Amino acid sequence: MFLDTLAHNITTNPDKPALELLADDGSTEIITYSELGNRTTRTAQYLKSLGVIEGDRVAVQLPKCMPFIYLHLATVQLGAIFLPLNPAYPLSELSYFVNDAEPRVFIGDATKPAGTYGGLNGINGLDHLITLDPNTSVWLGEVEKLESYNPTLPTDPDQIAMMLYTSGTTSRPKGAQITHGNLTTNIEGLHEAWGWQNDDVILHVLPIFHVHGLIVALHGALHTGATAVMMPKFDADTVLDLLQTKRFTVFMGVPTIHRRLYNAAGDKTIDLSHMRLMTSGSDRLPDDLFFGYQKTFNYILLERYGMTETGMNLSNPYQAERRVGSVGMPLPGVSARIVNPETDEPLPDGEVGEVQIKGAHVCKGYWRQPEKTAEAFTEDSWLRTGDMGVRAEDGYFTLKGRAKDLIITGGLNVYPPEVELVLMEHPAVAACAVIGCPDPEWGEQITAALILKDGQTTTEDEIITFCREHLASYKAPRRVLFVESFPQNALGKIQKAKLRETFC
Ligand code: MLC
Repeated sequence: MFLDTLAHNITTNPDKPALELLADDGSTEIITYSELGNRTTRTAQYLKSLGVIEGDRVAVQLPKCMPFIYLHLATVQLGAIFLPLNPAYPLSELSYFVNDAEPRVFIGDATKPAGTYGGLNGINGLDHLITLDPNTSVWLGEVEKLESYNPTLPTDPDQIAMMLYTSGTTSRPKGAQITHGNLTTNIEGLHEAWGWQNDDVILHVLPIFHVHGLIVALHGALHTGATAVMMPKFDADTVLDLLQTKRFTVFMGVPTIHRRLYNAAGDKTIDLSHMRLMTSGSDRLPDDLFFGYQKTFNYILLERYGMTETGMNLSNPYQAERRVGSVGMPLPGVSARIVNPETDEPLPDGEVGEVQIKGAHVCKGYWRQPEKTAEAFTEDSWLRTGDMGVRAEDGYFTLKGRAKDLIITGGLNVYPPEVELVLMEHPAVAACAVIGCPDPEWGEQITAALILKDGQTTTEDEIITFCREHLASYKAPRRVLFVESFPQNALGKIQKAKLRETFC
């Protein structure tokens, strides 16, 4: 399994850099595979000393830093369940996740304002509420060179390793339970499809609390015995400079990141053809960016398709045609089909329907929500993705929109109902509808249309500030419109497509 391969890499390549952190102050911290093994072991001992046992949840809200990675690997090594949380979540969102997941330990960021986590005290099952300075690893003490690395690792592929929350169109956020087997299948499929090599060096700019940054990019490198150079905050000019040094072979981004690189290049052409693999995912790659990138950087981006519940599903070929607008074909071990979403009946090539996915990489359903799990899967275990798509005769899939009400902004998913629920809490709001309007940089920008209660007034700024107090800032509307009524269908349901036509 993934952890066994990592253990193998630690013992066979102890002195090779596994991680390099490019700190904001310009300094670099290098951790070899041996040191990674040692620190993971010590962190596991620390978690054990806190009483963490198999199956316990360990919640971590830290920025992109080395301790985050040690905590992640140590938790899964112990057979406990790692629950990474976006550093942008305010207390109101954190409380939900902690109440739902009931972690034994919560580790937060000591550099956040005092009192940030006070509201989590006393939540059921939470034995330890700890804050850490992301720049120190106090529990490690003095770390010597690792003499041997032979931890007891989980052996059951069905055991849950991680929980990642996804929001729902009609429901509260659900914890997708990702097993050791899921992680292993995913990373082995990507390894085969993308030709990961142990002399690869990835410039890692993504956040690490999601499938993309944590599993595809970081696990991808560690599984291969490659080196991951971690940049905590993406900056287009710095990344363009670094990529031109020719040290790096792999780079992964979301379209917003690629758009910023492209814009940063301006009129210059910059040759990135030495890059072995540059991928784009988490949102559709616009055609103009695909072609612009090719012209400016002499590189054809490889677009792939995944989701939290599954990790990666489809990918353009590494060595054959990378087709504009397409997300490619099923990865090794993945089955994909297009069906009529009403009947789950497969459709012929060329017809648009829902994309459904099956394979050992698909998560074990949702944490303590059996009814949501049942809804998400067909009787014969196909996952309903909620994405619409079409398969060409030669096997390439193309996405054609979403069956579900979802906005993707900067590669992050935002479900309008969670924003609408917050808007409805505002005393002046009588009714609301949240839509995504196309945006060249962010993919979509969140727009809220509001009907106010009689006699009430408010402003766009006040509404945005109100949302930011209750939601992570990327979920807050960027634009607020005040309307008299909404277009509705015969059943009284707001027609969001019409709203988008009118206001976007
Ligand atoms: C930040 N902001 C956003 C945002 N991120 N607004 C909309 N959408 C987003 N995603 C806002 C902040 O609130 C802030 O506003 C301002 O933009 C600057 O914030 P920032 O944090 O400094 O942003 P920046 O560093 O510029 O980051 C932008 C980014 C980042 C694109 C680099 O969002 C990013 O790394 N996205 C990647 C997301 C990702 O990894 N997704 C994978 C999901 S897994 P203000 O007003 O407060 O200043 C998945 C499965 C799969 O989907 O297939 O991969």
